[in-house]
Amino acid sequence: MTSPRFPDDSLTVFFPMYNEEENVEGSVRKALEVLPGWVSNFEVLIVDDGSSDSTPQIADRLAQDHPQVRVVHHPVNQGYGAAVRTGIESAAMDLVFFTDGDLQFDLSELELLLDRIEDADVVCGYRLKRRDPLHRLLNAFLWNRLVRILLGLRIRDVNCAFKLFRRSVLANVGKLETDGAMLSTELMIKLQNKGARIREVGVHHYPRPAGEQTGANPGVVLKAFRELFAMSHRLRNEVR
Ligand SMILES: Nc1nc2c(ncn2[C@@H]2O[C@H](COP(=O)(O)OP(=O)(O)O)[C@@H](O)[C@H]2O)c(=O)[nH]1
Ligand SMILES: [Mg+2]
Repeated sequence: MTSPRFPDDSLTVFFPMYNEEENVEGSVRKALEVLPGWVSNFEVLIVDDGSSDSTPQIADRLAQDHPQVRVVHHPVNQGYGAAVRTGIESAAMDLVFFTDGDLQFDLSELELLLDRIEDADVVCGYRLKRRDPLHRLLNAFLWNRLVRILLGLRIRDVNCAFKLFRRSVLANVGKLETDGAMLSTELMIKLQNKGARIREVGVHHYPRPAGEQTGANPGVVLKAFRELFAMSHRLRNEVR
């Protein structure tokens, strides 16, 4: 076997998953296929956010079959942000990457992020062409503008779930509070306020192959706005 491209790095890849029974195995298999080419030391972490389908059983089986795979279960559904926080807290390696567990990204493109982390603390993907329904594109456009105006966040596509971090800078941001979809905004603004070196890389995006998209349910969007307004004053005044 040829040696990995980034032999000095160790990497945690985690997936927040809620009712992804059709996508969990594909996501993990892809990770097990590509990661050995990049790093010798890695773990694949599934955060099962209280799924009510067979995601937990499939995840447990994958962990049993593959020593590099770990699962953390939330006993009840707590929300996307809570699942990402659990992933960040559980990650054991020096580099931490997360993406959605619904196969809307090509994990092979994590290599583009690894290429850029050498002189950065965070490498964020942005979707070159987002493959979601039109109303999602509008939502995203408005959200990105809003957080730029309200918080001064200078990132193109804050909710692009394809991000790589040095674990040391994640440890430095302190406690994250968001349970819902606002987590990415909270995390990125806190990193920006701490002076983290943030780079951005364009990545491809694909339609969800199976399962249900819940990212724009009215409840999810409302909660994100509630969390944004509850925190915006504090976040704005933190540093800068
Ligand atoms: N932890 C958690 N994850 C969720 C929840 N809803 C969706 N997800 C996960 O978050 C990711 C994105 O969800 P998705 O519905 O595809 O959102 P979208 O792509 O923004 O429309 C997927 O990996 C889901 O499994 C939830 O309530 N809790
Ligand atoms: Mg999705």
